[in-house]
Amino acid sequence: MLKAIVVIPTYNEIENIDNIIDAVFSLESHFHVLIVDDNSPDGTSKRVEELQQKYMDRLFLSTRTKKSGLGTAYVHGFKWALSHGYEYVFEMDADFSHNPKDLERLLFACASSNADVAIGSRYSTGVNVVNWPLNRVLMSYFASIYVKMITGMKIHDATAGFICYRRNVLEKINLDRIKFIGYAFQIEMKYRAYVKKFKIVEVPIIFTDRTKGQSKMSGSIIREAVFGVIMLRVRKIFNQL
Ligand SMILES: Nc1nc2c(ncn2[C@@H]2O[C@H](COP(=O)(O)OP(=O)(O)OP(=O)(O)O)[C@@H](O)[C@H]2O)c(=O)[nH]1
Ligand SMILES: [Mg+2]
Repeated sequence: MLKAIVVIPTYNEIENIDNIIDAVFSLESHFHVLIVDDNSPDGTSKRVEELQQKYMDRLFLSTRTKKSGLGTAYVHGFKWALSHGYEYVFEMDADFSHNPKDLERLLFACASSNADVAIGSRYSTGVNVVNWPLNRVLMSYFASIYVKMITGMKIHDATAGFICYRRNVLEKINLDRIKFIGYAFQIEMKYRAYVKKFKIVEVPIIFTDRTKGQSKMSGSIIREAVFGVIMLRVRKIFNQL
């Protein structure tokens, strides 16, 4: 049986947590789920503990003491997944921006088409974003063009956060050296996989803005991405990726 786990970082996702977990477990493929919660004040992790009674042996929880950013939450989750022997490790948001049904398409891309990384891509066939204000769509779309220009990486959706990795990718990327925590984290992971010549495919998805809970986007996350891309390019020149 395929060992696949979906890592979902959460911070104050009490309005989404039940539905997102139920949605993953209602799929035909037998995914496991790891929630990495940063001690959300709204009690998200308490609710996950309750749901663990229902989904014993499939639902796991790792709680950190304070909000430390999405990037470090994923690195934490990846290490957990590697040490527990998973072959396919997914990134997905808790807010239903990513449709859990697409997990199976990403898995298929890796398991049957021999990709090492499958990216749920908003921009590989036009612009597939629903309900985002125009300025947000433009920012995200041009961010991908900017990343392509600076790094030369041929990926349409460089900041995507809906991904399937084969375990060997996460083993080969030195997770302790990942520097960034916001969108730049997503770019850094893809760039490190790209530099190491892993096979990366983009699977078109439709991305929908969250309808419940609060966004954690901030100016510092955007600044980190703008300067981070240049730093990544420089580190590549000095062979540090
Ligand atoms: N553990 C943890 N999870 C986080 C942190 N920041 C964001 N998340 C989670 O990461 C996922 C993506 O965060 P979002 O707030 O949706 O960020 P976004 O997708 O860039 O912004 P919106 O879609 O506009 O809300 C969600 O599941 C969040 O709960 C954090 O510091 N720690
Ligand atoms: Mg979101």
